[in-house]
Amino acid sequence: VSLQMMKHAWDNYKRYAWGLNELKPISKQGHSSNLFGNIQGATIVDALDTLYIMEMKEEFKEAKEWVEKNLDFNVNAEISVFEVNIRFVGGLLSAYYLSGEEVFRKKAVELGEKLLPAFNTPTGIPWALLNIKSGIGRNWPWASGGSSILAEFGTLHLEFVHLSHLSGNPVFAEKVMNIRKVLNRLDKPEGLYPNYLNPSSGQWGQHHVSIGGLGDSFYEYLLKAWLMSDKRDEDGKKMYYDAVQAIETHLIRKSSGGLTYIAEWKGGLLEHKMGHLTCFAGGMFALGADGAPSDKTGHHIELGAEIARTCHESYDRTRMKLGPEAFRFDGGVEAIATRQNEKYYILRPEVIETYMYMWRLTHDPKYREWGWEAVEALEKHCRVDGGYSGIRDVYNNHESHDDVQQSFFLSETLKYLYLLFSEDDLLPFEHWVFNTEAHPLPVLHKDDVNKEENQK
Ligand code: DMJ
Repeated sequence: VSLQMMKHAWDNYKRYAWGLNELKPISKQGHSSNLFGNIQGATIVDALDTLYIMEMKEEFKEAKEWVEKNLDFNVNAEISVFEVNIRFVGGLLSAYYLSGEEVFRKKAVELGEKLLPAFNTPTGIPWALLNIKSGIGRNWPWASGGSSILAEFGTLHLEFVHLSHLSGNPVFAEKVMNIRKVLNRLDKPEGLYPNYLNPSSGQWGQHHVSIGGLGDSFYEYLLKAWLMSDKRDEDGKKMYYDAVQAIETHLIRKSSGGLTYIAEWKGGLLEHKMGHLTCFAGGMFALGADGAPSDKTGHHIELGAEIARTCHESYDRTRMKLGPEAFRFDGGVEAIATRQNEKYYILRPEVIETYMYMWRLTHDPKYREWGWEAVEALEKHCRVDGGYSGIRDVYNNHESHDDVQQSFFLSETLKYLYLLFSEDDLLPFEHWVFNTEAHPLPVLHKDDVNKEENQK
């Protein structure tokens, strides 16, 4: 089914928005988010590896030809360093590792070089926004005290290590190792990492902590950096398990109805709200269970299973059986959105992502059943003639479509669904880690790296 879904999403993108960033499936035209400046083709680059994995050979070939002829980074545009890294650099790296086609390697390195000026700050903590022509960076005007964002500068590590590996140029890895160093030197309130860090002073901004938006993939990349290094990156490992310990103590709570959730922490006070984005953490805890210190493996799997259950409840308690952007555990509700502006679903992957990890790591059939419920809901409410659209209110009887087919629907949501219903030997976890946009990157095995070093 996910293959049919991919075909529908892709064919319509091709028909109505080819070469543009995303598709508007209702108005049947292109959609450009300013996150990518005027770099074009986000859906193509994000979808490359999904097309490859699903063996959609014709489509992969067309996509590759577009990249060869049209993907252009010589534009005068301000881009989000994080978004361009996870979607474009990540997408190109995966396409290269899967297909072996040189064009993807070349483009990934070329784009990586364009991102380097973002690190020209007093601390080396990169800017959020960068003009890739002038090399001038700045931060989001809304970010506390001119800060950079934890989930943005903390989600470059996997891609930059691979850029150094593939280019032979150590500069990329040096930049992200320096981010680690800065973080390690800082005092952390209660062992937690605030979402805001000022790149000039090297001081934390507001003490807000989240495992959802603004924090999420920073934690994910600590664990995955360790896994991707064939478990040699001891520093990443320690930072990850220490952080999880602090998260358990200060953010994870159980509702009176017995649902485990991850709250947001604001200077010591808890906001009992969990974002759809936070639901990825179920998969993360399970993926990290194996290396957990002091016999905590079973506990981390259990934590993953509980988060998966809570997130499934957030879907099940809506009219459309699709989860809201954020749900609360206060004012008499559990796992339900109470504010109108938190009731939307924009084709996000995190809940299905967690089902996929839980399935692979436990083989409990309920995860496939829950994944199937999501497929049915997507087909019923999000599928339209012109592709797939997000929904404004998942509690409503009638769909009000937001008219955007997000590129991560093709790179993540459909890929994780496909993997959920595939055998475990398709992209096995011993050999691949997924970047935060679901782009698989190979584990850098000790023996291979040693061999390469010797050949140099
Ligand atoms: C994706 O771009 C990535 O998964 C990112 O980590 C968070 N937001 C979207 C999907 O929801």
